[in-house]
Amino acid sequence: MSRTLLSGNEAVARGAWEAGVAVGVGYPGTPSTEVLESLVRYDSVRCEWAPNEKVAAEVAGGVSLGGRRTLVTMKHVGLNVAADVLYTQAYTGVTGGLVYLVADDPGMHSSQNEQDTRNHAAAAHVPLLEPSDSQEALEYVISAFRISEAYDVPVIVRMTTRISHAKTLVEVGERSEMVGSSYASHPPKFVMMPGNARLRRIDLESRMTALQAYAETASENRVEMRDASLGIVTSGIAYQYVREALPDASVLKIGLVNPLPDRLLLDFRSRVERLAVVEELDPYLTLRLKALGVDLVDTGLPTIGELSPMAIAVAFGGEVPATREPIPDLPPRPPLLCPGCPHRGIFHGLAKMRAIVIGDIGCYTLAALPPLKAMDSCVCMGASIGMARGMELVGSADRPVVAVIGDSTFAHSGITGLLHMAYTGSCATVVVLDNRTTAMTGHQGNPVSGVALGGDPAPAVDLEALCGALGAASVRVVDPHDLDATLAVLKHEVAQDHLSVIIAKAPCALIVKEHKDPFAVDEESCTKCGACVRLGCPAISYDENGRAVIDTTLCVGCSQCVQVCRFDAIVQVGPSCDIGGV
Ligand SMILES: Cc1ncc(C[n+]2csc(CCOP(=O)(O)OP(=O)(O)O)c2C)c(N)n1
Repeated sequence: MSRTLLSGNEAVARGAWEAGVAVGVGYPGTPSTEVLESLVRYDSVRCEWAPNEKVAAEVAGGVSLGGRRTLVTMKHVGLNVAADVLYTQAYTGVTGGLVYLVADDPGMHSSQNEQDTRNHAAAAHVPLLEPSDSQEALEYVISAFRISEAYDVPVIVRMTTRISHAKTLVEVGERSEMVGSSYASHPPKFVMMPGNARLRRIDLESRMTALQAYAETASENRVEMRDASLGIVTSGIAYQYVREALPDASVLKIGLVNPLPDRLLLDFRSRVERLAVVEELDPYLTLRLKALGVDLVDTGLPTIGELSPMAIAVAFGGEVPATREPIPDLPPRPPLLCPGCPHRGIFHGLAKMRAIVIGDIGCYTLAALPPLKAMDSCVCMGASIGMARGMELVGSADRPVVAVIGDSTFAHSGITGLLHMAYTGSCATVVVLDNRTTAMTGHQGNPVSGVALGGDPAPAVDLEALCGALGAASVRVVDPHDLDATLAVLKHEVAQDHLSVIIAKAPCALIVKEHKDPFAVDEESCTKCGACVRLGCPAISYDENGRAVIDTTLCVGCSQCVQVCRFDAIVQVGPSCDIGGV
C-alpha cells in the first residue's frame, strides 16, 4: 500500500485497474473524460474511445458477456444515449462485472443541461454508488465490480464535477488479476425477447430486493453520531460541504444511493431530534424519506446548480465560513473561439449569408456569441441535422437553413440524421466541421481523425465517401481559412435542389505544431472600420484610439483577418520582428 494524490477520475481508473478490468471503453465528456485517459496508461487493460456512449455500453456488454470485467465511462447526458442499452442490461444481468462510470455536472460548467443520474439508476433498477472523495472513488469502483457480479446486475458509479476533478490523498493497492471463464451460451438470460424478458423482469426485482437487504448493512452507508439535536442525510460532495458547514451535526452518509436502506434511514431518524436532507440537484433522498413518512426540516436549499458550504451554513443559520470578497470591476471574459480557429471561417460566411444556423455541440457552439452571433440553435449531440430537416419541412424561413456539426459529433450521432435526410428527399445543406479532433473535451481522437485513445494512429473513415454513400448528392471539401472560397461554396450549395454536404477541413489551431508568422496592423492604413474585430479573434482588439491592434503573441497567422480588411492594413511580420511604425 502507498499513498498518492489522485483526482477522483484518476482514482476511478486506479480502482478499475486494481479490480482487474480487462477493458475500459467510453466517449469523452466533461467531467468524465480523464478516467479513460488515465486508465489507458495502465498495463493489462485495453482502452478504447467509442463513437458514442451507446456503442461504448454495447462493447462493455460484450466484454461482460465474454466473462471479463469492464468499465464504461461517460458524462451524464451520455447516459441518455446509452440508456437503451443499460435498461435492458439490467434484465440480462452480467457475466463479468459491468460498471458504468457516469459523471454529472451540477451547475453546468461544461454541459447543455443539468441531470441527476440517481434518477436513471432508480428508473433502470440498477445499483448506484456515489463517492465523496478520491479514496472512496477507488474503493467504490472495486465494490461496484463485486456487487455487479454478486447480484448479477450492471452498477453505476456516479461522480460529480467536484469529485471528478478535485485531488485528494488515496491509498492505492495492487491489481487483482481476474481469470475469465470459458464462454457458456445462456439464451434465456441474454436473449431479451418478450418471453425471456418477462422472467428476467421478475428476476431483476428479486435481485434488487436482495440488494436492498445488503444496503442496510453495506459499509458504503455510514452513520456518524455527533450532536443528536440535528441529523443530516447526505451523499457525494454534499457530505463534504455538510462536514465543513455543520461540523457538529450527526450524519448518515449514503454511499449506496440505489437501492436505499429504508430501515437504516428510519433508525437514524429515531436517533436525532430533527432530520434534514442535504443533497445536490434533485430531491432524490428527500422524496424517499418523505415516502417513508419521515418529517424533515425544510432547508430551503436549491435544487438547481451546485451546493456550497456557504449555502448550507446559511440554510441552517450556522456560522458562515469566511470567504474572499470578489474583486470589483473585473472585465467580463466571455469564452471565444481560439486565435486561428478554422471554425471562424465558416461562421463568418454563414453570418454574411444571414443563414439560419441549426448548430450542434462542440467548440463551434461559441459562434453563437457576439461578435459572430451565427448560431440559432444547439440542443444535444447530433440534433443539428434532424432539426434542420424539421425546419426544412416547415419551410417558414425566408433565409437559408444550414446544419452545422463537428467531426466527432457527426460520428457520434450525425450519421443517422444525414441518412434520414437522404431517405426523405431533403435538399438541405449540412456543414461538417472537420478539425481533425474532438477539440472541446481536450483533443481526443475519433473515427474521423483516425487517432486512437492513447494517441496511436487508427483507421480513419473517408468522410466524403461516407456522406456520398449515405445519399448526399454533392459533397464538397473547403478550407475554412479561405473565406471567399468558403462563402462561394456555401452560397452555391444552399441554392441547389439536392442534399449537400460541405466538409470544412482544417486542423484545430491547438493541434497544429508549427504556426505561420503572425500579422500586425499598420496604424496608418487602419480606418477603424472594425471588420477584423468582428471576426471575434482574441488576438485582435481596439487600441485607445479605436484602431485595430493584433497581439502578435496570440496570432497564429491564419490570415482570416487579412482577407476581411479592405484597406490592406494587416501585414505579416516575423515572430521576433519589431513592427515599429508598421
Ligand atoms: C451525449 C454527449 N456526450 C458527450 C458530450 C460532450 N461533448 C460535447 S461536444 C463534444 C464533441 C466535440 O467535438 P467535435 O464535434 O469534433 O467539435 P469540436 O469541439 O472539435 O469543434 C463532446 C464529446 C455531450 N455534450 N453529449
